[in-house]
Amino acid sequence: MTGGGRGILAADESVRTMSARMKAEGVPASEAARRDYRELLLTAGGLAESVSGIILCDETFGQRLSDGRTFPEAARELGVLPGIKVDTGTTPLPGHDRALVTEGLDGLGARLASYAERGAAFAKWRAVFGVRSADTYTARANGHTLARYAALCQQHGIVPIVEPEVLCDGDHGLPACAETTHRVLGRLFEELDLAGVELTGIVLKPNFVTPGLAAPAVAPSAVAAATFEVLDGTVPPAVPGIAFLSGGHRTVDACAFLRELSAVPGRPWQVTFSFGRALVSDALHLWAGDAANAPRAQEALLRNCREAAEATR
Ligand code: 5MM
Repeated sequence: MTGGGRGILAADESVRTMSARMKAEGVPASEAARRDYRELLLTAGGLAESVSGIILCDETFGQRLSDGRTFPEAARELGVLPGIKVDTGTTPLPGHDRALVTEGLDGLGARLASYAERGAAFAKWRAVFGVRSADTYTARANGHTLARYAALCQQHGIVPIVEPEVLCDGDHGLPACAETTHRVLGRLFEELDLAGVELTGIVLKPNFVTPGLAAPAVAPSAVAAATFEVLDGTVPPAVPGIAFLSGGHRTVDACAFLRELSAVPGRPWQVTFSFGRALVSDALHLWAGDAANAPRAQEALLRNCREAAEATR
């Protein structure tokens, strides 16, 4: 999933998020439109050269391509492992202003068994933290749920992608992001250990350590150095692979961060991408709901995937 110069395509926007992104591009959102768009992404010719896995949401996982194959079946035939987002979203954490905790543990074992039977190779669960709202309790609460999710995945033979995302909205500097990311990852690995999660069988999906998007930017080499320092202090070498989210950064920036990080000597883990927006935003814009635009949209997707894959090499 994280080696061989390939990465993971995050195409698992919930129905609500995907519909909002379509509306922003002037595309009427419907189940059929979301299916057509995801089919366009998955069937871009040669996707598997730079993409090892695709994360789907429940709706897409159960849909069929126009040739009748289910998305997981088609993905495997195209050389791309199918994955499934299994969290059900976030809810406020009482007593902790603006903090969120991710839900979805109830009935998760049965859902994982069903996804495994239908071909899922891996799963994904995302916890989300604000730089200033992620206190120790918030980090621990989300770390605990991520650990329970990961343990359940391993029980069902599914690789868990463990995604603790520290948001980059805001005008904070790089040190604030580093401090919060360190706290979040530190608590997370304590919880994974307590839950008995086999670290050699997970993929970590963190944010890059960057200043807020509204703060002055720093050089990609500074992002890579800060990111490596935080990961080196928190992520055990037993973790085989780290696949970064793009977090709203421009494609060119996310790829530059990855390129610099790939060049850091002495890394114990493979590093790659699990970008969403940085890979697909151009394609959605170019497609705009018109099948005639599909080839140009697919070419834009492939260009971004190749750039990200190249950054890992
Ligand atoms: C693709 O978006 C994923 C699901 O988001 P919602 O549950 O809010 O619809 C999201 O988890 C995504 O996989 C990660 O945030 C990475 O995406 P970016 O765009 O940050 O690279």
